[in-house]
Amino acid sequence: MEKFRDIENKLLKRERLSFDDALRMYYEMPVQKLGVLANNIKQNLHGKRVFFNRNIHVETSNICVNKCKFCSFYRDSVCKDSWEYSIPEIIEKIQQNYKSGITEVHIVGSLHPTRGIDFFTELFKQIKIKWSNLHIKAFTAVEIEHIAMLSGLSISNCIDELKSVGLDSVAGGGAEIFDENIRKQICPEKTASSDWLNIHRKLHNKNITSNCTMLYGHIESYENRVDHMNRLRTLQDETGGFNCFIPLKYKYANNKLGLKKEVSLSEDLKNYAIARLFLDNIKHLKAYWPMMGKESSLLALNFGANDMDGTIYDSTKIYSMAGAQDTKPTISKTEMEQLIINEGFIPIERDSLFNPL
Ligand code: V47
Repeated sequence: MEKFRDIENKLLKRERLSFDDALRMYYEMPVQKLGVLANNIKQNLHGKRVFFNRNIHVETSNICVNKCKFCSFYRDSVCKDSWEYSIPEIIEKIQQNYKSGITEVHIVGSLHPTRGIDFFTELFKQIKIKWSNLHIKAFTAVEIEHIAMLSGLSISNCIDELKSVGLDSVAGGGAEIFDENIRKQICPEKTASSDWLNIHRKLHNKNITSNCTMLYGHIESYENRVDHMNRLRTLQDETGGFNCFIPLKYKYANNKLGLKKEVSLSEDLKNYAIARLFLDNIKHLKAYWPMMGKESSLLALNFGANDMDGTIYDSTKIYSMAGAQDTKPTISKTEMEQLIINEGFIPIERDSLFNPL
């Protein structure tokens, strides 16, 4: 198409796309064309290889001092469906899954009113004593800020303490949408965008890599999405510390944002493709299947995604509580491999830092 020749030429020459290029792609480029372009770039980077890992999520508590409007997960401590797992309970959950060959435990939760650095340093110590090779990917930047505040530590000292007891990498949540005006409407109490970015900068400077996310499909505009990815791309130019980008589709059930529908699958695929094309310095793009569903995640592999996250073993509730199809997300290694093969790709089991195993 003549109309997009300039963008195609840039991609052919591996030149960076501008903010306006990305906006034009969102507003004007047909999704099929986006798929072809994103696939070419992905093919050059990864060939037919699609990554996954064997992991579980441990959501330590859903009792949260924040009340983000889009969140279906948080509860007050008095609610009968609130939980706060003790250290022995968490260890038991890992124990139950360790025999399935997990290489990673992904630990996130809420902003718990009282659990500070002591709880988590003890937890990490106990995990590493039992399973020294198990990768601990834990917390969002928002949780790190909260734990530091509760414990009277600077962000920098808090990260140092967590690293010294086994924190290996950090999850990408809490980024939501960086635009300050939208952020005020969907999560007014949350870590400011500049602070979220600064915490990741600090992590990267201390050789702790992390992921990054974008919550899309609520009240944000295309301009807000491009601005969000642009802020991530700028930080990645500086530090190179992001392992992967994960677009998270807003699910509307059981939360206070008050929206009654979700964006279409075609919009999801468009978003994946533009992320692959715009974020030229983040190598991995994750189709997080507990959020999107297996079928749609497999489709996203044809629109720039190259990673399926992990086996999960029914250990996350964030998305089922927000209305995701899979109420008990779990998949065996063999099933994961078969799904990827059936889609025409080559499954590669990876570690948490994206090294093939
Ligand atoms: O920050 C919360 C999102 C995130 C809803 O790093 C919602 O590998 C949609 O970040 N609809 C937490 N999304 C999960 C997360 C994550 C997940 C998987 C892998 C990784 C990784 C990170 O979940 C929150 C928020 O953006 N979220 N509520 C909702 N109703």
